[in-house]
Amino acid sequence: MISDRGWRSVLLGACAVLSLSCGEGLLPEEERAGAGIPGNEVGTVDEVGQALTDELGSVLGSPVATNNTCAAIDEHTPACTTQTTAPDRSYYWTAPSTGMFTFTTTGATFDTVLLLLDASTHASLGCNDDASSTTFQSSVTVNLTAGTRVKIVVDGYSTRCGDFALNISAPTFAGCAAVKAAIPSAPDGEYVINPTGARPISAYCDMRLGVELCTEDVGVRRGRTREGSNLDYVMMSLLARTSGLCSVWALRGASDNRPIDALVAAGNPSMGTCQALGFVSDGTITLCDFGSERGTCGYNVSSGYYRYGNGCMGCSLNDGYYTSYKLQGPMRISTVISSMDGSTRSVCRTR
Ligand SMILES: [Ca+2]
Ligand SMILES: [Ca+2]
Repeated sequence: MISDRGWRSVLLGACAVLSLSCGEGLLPEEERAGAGIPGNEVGTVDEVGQALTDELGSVLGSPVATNNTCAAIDEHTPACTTQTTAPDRSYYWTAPSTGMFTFTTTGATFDTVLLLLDASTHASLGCNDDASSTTFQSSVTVNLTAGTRVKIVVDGYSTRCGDFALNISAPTFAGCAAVKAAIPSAPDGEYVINPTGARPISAYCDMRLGVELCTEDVGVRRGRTREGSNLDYVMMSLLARTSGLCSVWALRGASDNRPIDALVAAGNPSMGTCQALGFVSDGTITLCDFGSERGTCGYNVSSGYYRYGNGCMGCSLNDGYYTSYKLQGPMRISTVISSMDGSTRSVCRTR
């Protein structure tokens, strides 16, 4: 059996000799390398080899693997193409971080189909026949959580088989708006962005708005509450990439620059603070959510910046646990759960 390195040499050598079959230019399908070669010989050594799906770890690169599908068995039938009985080869790979990943067969010498499965459930995560109208090679981009194990299947159109390269990259975008523009169905989550073009950073994106709610760089972030009040808010935030925890402070309404008292006015006492802001779940802020009942207590518009909670420690006023809204003290003196100066912060989860 030829190793991946050996196949790479073969592939590169073939490219050097048969430049047309390895470039981006297209050949008629019937003239493509490997076209029409049946690869379903059951019970061969290659089938045994194929059953032991190659392990790629968490490597990124172009390529991460090279091989040939012609001697493999037809183990998978991708749903994104029709009537394929082409042989296929599979690889296991684990997402090294949370974010977008692109898998391609750029460099393959035949008409490929790429299928991405959840390694545990075998649910399809993505499938592609032709990456564009100008290539028969395939590309799948998905958003994965760190540690997610996937099975990558390199298959062929119809009965096509041949040499292929499997490439895995982590594309970066300028920001969440660019992610949303490129992939309109992209869900809320952590993405790698590169707003300066110089240093990729992790960001938690609110994909309803296409904005960063939290990044590895401290900054002013703007969002819109989701619990029903649809209020524009402003905050400062900072994302800890390794833990997926976003610290939040100086949270206030965008219209009046005050604590989002309008949330209280909207009368939705069941609101969970972090989820209402667009985050996945509460971190430590659950000790200080927006209370458990309606009432007249809370923000005092005549006396400045106040926050609310029903179980806050270290507050200058009404310290302790409560079952109703309690005035916690002016934000400006930094003794509430989220101070204006960031000396006290709330924490929301981004995964
Ligand atoms: Ca197949
Ligand atoms: Ca194709």
